[in-house]
Amino acid sequence: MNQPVGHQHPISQMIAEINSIFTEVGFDFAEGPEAETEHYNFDQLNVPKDHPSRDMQDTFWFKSQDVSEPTVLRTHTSPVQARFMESHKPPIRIIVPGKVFRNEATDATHEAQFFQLEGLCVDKGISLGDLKGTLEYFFSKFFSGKTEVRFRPSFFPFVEPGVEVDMKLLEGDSKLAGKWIEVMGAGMVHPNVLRAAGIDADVYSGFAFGMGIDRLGVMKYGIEDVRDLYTGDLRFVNQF
Ligand code: 2U9
Repeated sequence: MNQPVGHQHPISQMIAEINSIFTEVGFDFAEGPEAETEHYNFDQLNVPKDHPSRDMQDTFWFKSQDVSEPTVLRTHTSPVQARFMESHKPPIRIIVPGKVFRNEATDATHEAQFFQLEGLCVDKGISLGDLKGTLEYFFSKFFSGKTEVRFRPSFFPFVEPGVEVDMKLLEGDSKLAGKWIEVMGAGMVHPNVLRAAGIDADVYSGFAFGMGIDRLGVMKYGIEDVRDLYTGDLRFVNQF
């Protein structure tokens, strides 16, 4: 029979590649539920009770009669790390790729459902320098060329300090080369988040980062509309 052979979806290909790059430097893979409690999605992560991300306009909430405690479609993969820290002692090094949900209008750069990649490292003496080195290593491998990373101050409730991360590909003839590109958010895990998980914040510190995997695809493959990643249109998928 002369049947055409199938292949992995570009998102799955990227997740496999990301896993193998981070595995080389001691990270484990972790995953968790897509329906999450408000407790793990928000409270454990130091998100204030009145934070706008908790609104019905931004988050898909389950009907209260259907669940035993307030439950959402997870808005980030961070609750996976929050759960992992409760059940594991440091040193912790995990990466968490997974599907997340936002109740928002879609356009070429935003989908209501997309894939995130998050990472967490907790140990004695972890600093922003460790975050920078880890990310430079990851981007250099993922984009096959030496890359530089820079931080700009930012704010996310679960980290302090928080940073916006830009990267620059130093070599190669890709369209990306030589330009600073904003790629992700990151920072040092907020002491409240460590303490909520039962980790002594006077002894341990950690870094965390988060980014959209579709955004990595936009950069790596020049995908122009992220919605193409989710339509299942084989004319698109078969280009990878
Ligand atoms: C724990 C502690 C800290 C994860 C982080 C970001 C900054 C971030 C966004 C990037 C684009 C989400 O896909 S996006 O919309 N994420 O900017 N994420 S720090 O921090 C954590 C996570 C878990 C326990």
